[in-house]
Parts: sequence; C-alpha cells; structure tokens
Amino acid sequence: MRNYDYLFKILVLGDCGVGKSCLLMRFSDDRFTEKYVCTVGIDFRVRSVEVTGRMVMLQIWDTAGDERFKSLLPSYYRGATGILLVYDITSSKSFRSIDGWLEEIHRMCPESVNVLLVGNKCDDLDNRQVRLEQGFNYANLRAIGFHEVSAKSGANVNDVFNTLSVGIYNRLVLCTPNRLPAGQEAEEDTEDPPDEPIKLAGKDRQKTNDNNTCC
Ligand SMILES: Nc1nc2c(ncn2[C@@H]2O[C@H](COP(=O)(O)OP(=O)(O)OP(=O)(O)O)[C@@H](O)[C@H]2O)c(=O)[nH]1
Ligand SMILES: [Mg+2]
Repeated sequence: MRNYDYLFKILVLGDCGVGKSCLLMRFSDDRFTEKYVCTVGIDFRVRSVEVTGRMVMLQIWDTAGDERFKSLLPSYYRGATGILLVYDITSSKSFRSIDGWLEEIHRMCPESVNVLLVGNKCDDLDNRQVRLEQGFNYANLRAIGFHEVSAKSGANVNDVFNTLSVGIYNRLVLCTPNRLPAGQEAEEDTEDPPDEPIKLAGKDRQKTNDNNTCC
C-alpha cells in the first residue's frame, strides 16, 4: 500500500553550476557541500510534503545543466507536473539563459505546467550580479512565481518546494480533479479536498513575491 495520496513529478532545470543538485540535497537531506560535482545525465530524489492534510510524494528530477546532456532532457519532461527553473544570482549569464529554458519548457510541456523561477546563492551578496527586482520583474512579466533561495544557508528552500506543491495541487486536484494523470491519485481517497484553492498558487502565486526576502 502506498503511503502517499499524490505523486508529483518535478524537474529542476537551469544552467550548470547554478546549484540545482545542492538545492535538492538541502531539501532532501538538509545537507550542503562546497564541492562542485557536475551532474552527469540525470538523477532523482524523493521527499514527501503535506498539502492540506494530504501526503504528496515529490519525485524530483535533478538534471544536468551541461549542454552535452541536453539531448537527454526531452524524455524527462514527459509527465512533469512542475518545474523549478534555477539561475545563480552571482551569474548574469545564468539569468540570461532563463529565456531559452522557458522556450524549451513551453515547447516540451503543456502550457499549464507550474513553473517557479528560483534565484539561488542569495547568501553570496558580495558577488551578486542579478538584483532581486530583476528576478521579480522578470517573473511578473511571465506570470510565474519567484523566490530567491540559498542551498548553502537553507533560506527559502523548503518554501519553494512547498509553494510549487501547493500550486500543482490546486491545479490538478482542486481545479480539475477528474483529469489527474493516471497513477497520481490515491487508491483510498476518502476525504474530499477543500473547495477553496489554497493560497500561493495559480493566479495567487504572484502575491507571494511581496514577502520575498533574501537570507
Ligand atoms: N554560495 C553558494 N554556493 C552554492 C549554493 N548552491 C550551490 N553552490 C555551489 O555552486 C556549485 C555548483 O553547485 P551544483 O549544485 O553542483 O550545481 P548544478 O546546478 O547541479 O550544476 P550541474 O550539475 O553541472 O548542472 C558548488 O560548488 C556548490 O557548492 C548556494 O546556495 N550558495
Ligand atoms: Mg547538478
């Protein structure tokens, strides 16, 4: 018997070195390493979160930012319900790449897929190249959520995964309960989910940015 109610597949995308693997390590094991071990191919981790009393298992796919592995990505987009799109606040280049990543996401995923823009390494203020407002304005323009985080300090890391989970839950479970992809609905769903969408998701998710603080 499964010990979760829903399974959400999440992809973590972004240029190499932005800290995707570290974000995952922080979220799944509450650990951090300064050592840079370039991800080869793809890897995944799982961790459960609770959304309005329901147990949601997150299957989080850590992708390689390196161009050499980009050809592997299309097959992993299939069935993705949410995407964390990561740049490094100490690298303008990684921020400029976000346009390209979004194009790719729109090509590969349904329009409705939940996307959250994440500016990582917000502990490293001395080397900041991308201002908080730049990330915020960019995300506003494209109507996606936004957070600055630090895998190193742990700041906001749980928040981004929780926000994304709530967004996916609102879209798949509350808004279109009969269209949840096969295998994602619990066998023993006895209690009805609440009628009102939970905050932080869908159109509401923009509002979360107002409180967006760094470390
Ligand atoms: N200061 C700081 N450094 C970080 C943070 N997150 C990651 N790093 C460092 O950034 C480097 C790259 O981190 P990774 O998590 O391996 O980057 P990645 O995005 O997975 O890279 P690829 O696997 O090559 O795509 C490592 O040296 C990490 O220690 C952070 O929040 N703050
Ligand atoms: Mg990696």
